[in-house]
Amino acid sequence: MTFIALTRAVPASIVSCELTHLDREPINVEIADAQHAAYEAALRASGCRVERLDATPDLPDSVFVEDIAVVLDELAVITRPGASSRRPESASVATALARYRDLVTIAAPGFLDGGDVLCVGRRIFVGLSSRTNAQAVEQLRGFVTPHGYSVESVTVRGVLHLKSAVTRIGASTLLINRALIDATPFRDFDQLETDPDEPAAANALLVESVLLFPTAFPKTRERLEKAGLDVRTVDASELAKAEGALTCCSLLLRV
Ligand code: CIR
Repeated sequence: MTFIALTRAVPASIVSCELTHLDREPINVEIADAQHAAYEAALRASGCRVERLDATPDLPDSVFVEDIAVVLDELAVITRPGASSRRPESASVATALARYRDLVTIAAPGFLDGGDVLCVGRRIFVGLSSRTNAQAVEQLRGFVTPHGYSVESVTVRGVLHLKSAVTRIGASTLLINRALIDATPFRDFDQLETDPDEPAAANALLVESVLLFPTAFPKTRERLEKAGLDVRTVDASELAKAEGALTCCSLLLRV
């Protein structure tokens, strides 16, 4: 099986990115760019073919392509991002995805960020957050139910997205920070908890059997390795200042 990873370069304008739960800190664009290139290299080493979208220098958050689509094997849903500054990112992502998937689109008054969507098999969990509303969840449900998926919404508070608090690290195993999210909706899955000293450690990127994980969270990394996972670390410290994590910087498609 081949995976394509869609990515997009870090724009110099990232210094004026959206911020919700973090205070603005200076971002070194050169370092961010080098870390992003290392992330793309890690994706390649994990078996992905990396396709970079054309750069969009005037869109500060455009490196975070995950928010702009929900890609399933059967179709791709182009989102209407919760932050209005991010809505112009959608057209180019749609053009790239149209080569691989039938497309449907979230429409106003719905808004949704891909970072709020966690797929575990045929179950799709969607965070109701400052970036995703119930109307969009209803639209998503209408798109995916005919393909055999169920959609469940989960309240997200205190963090940007659902996947800031929980991500998938195996076919039916989750990495979760229970201090940030109610674990009850995920009770049917195995759960590995993040280390309490590392509140931002729940975002890991699974590519087949390889788990890409930030260098910043060694204690949680140890837990993952003890659980037998093939963990490869990536330094994502500069983009973390823009409230971005590992899943945010790619859209993975099975082809
Ligand atoms: C934003 O606020 O939209 C960006 N600064 C960060 C987006 C991170 N995306 C993600 O977690 N999926």
